[in-house]
Amino acid sequence: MSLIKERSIDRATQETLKKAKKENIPTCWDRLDAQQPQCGFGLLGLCCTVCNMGPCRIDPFGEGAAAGVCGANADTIAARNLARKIATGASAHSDHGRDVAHAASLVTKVHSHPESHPEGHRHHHDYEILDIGKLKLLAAEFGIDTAKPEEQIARELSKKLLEEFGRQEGELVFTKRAPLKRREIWKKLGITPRGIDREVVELLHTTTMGVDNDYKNIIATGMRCALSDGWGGSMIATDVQDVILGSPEPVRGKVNLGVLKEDQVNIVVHGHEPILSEMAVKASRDPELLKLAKDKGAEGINLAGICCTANEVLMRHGIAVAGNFLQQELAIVTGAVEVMMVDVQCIMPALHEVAACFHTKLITTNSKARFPGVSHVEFTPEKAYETAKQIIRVGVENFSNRKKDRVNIPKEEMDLVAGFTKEVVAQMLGGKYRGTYRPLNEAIISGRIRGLAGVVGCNNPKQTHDFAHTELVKELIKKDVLVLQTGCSAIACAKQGLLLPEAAAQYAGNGLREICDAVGIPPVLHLGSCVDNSRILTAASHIISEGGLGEDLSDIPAAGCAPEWMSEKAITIGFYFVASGVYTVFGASPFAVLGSKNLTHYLTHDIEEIVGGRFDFADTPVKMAELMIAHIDKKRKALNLKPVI
Ligand code: SF4
Ligand code: MSK
Repeated sequence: MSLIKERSIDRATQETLKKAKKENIPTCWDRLDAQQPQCGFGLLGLCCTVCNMGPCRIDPFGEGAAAGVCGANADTIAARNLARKIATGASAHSDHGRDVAHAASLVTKVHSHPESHPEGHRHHHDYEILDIGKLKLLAAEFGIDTAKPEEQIARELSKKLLEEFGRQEGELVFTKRAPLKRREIWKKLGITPRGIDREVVELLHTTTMGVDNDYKNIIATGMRCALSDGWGGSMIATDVQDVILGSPEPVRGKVNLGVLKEDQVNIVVHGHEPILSEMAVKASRDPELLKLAKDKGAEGINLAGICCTANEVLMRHGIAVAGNFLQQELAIVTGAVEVMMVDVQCIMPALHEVAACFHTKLITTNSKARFPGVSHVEFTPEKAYETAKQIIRVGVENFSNRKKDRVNIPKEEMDLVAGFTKEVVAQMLGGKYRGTYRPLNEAIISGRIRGLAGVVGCNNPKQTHDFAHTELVKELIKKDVLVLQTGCSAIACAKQGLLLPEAAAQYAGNGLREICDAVGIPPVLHLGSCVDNSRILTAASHIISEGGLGEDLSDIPAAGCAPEWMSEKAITIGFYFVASGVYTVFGASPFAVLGSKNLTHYLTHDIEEIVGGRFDFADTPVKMAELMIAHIDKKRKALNLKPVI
């Protein structure tokens, strides 16, 4: 059995794991131990279950079967398995975008100034247009007359966005945001995404029994599908959320299990889609519920988040983050959570058993993600506030069931600053009224900033929790690389204090520190949730249009990394980064392709000739940093920029 300090570097996690062990509550680490040894064929990508002549396995040592019953070889099987993961990851992000696009059609009014629209008179249950500027920019991109009333624009925009999912021909509108040279590459390769749903369906079709056998062609179809997520579904989710939930601005918050409160009702939101959790924020401030909480002996209602729902409400409201992916069970193990409300994605089925060990009520809210035997309160955007209030009331009522002698909330909590969108970065660097990427480009050109890194993705119990994220990021900022983060990776680094402006003095190289001090930003910028990786794509496109750093995204001294990934969504993100020209390193275990030498070589070498980006795999954060920095330096050299020592 793995030692607790090998399981996580985070003290709050270690302490709560000890509690779980003492109380005999298994967690994902124990279940990983119980899975050992994991299937070697699966790890290598050499098991195929596509049809009922199988399952078939290819012998990686070349002694047994070299092909499945149908004749599919290792290259075909590994490529198909990988491609199907791209499709599922894209479908998850994009379906999220679809729900947000639908919610945009329900806006009833434009948000007014608080003074002219006192809190008491506002309709909490409504979705509002909170960023009119962004609404109009989006409308203009879709050819909608921006002189119309804002609510009408929102409805028309919603319709056009929903059409992007069912589009059969042409190209997704947001792909026009990419530099011309990038679009020409996609066009030449035939991988410009046409319609979001179409690309997912086509990828699933081509990977079914007896269709595509050419691993390179399978990967090309996979890239088109991934692009339909990055420049489609995810981008829609991000931009429309900004319009109807408000564009994030820099905000201070707190992170780690210590944000749970002993004297308050603790409601934890977990999952990905903020259209419900946003209403939970409002409902947690509802005077009626606050009074009920007092009546039940609680000092208040404390809302906290896990995973990307946490990032969404953090970015917009400074709501505390209880933890990242591997802390979801542990939040319940503290014994202090009255309700964990979940929506979709990254929610462990084990939560049901863990919650059953405590008074915690697990509540599902989305018909796409039900748990047997778990209470379900169906969320619809039309009844969003009502639903949120109903769920929080359950939590308040449940407070008196908390067993005080079983509560142990770790002390650890850390401050952080989040809320850095592409617009905020431009404003902070270029000035509020003349937001521009010029100063960022100049800083890269001069070498004060060596380059940019996107460090994203999940946790995985196969890796020491949070270790690779934080060590990689420390290595990068030490070498003057400005780090952009999303998802559980950002939460990991936040817990170590890296998302504070003060971190620059402690960890950053001289050039990066100078910039951070002058602008007042941390050396690690939190851009939001997993769908907000699309913010990295648009920021990179702005960098190109600003000039001086090449003509294509692949010219920028930049690299991406998912150091502790676990989700299929991470694979999709990796593919839309690579297909957009970004060199991308995957940590943890490489995605299951190593059983095919041809496919592995293609993804880590030859594909760069074709799309300008490629994958690499590394098992330590130091190695990941070395690879990324070497790539950044290679790109600096190609641009004739002076080397950074
Ligand atoms: Fe086996 Fe081919 Fe069927 Fe896969 S598609 S299970 S390799 S027969
Ligand atoms: S929540 S996809 S564990 S980052 Fe987006 Fe975290 Fe990965 Fe889920």
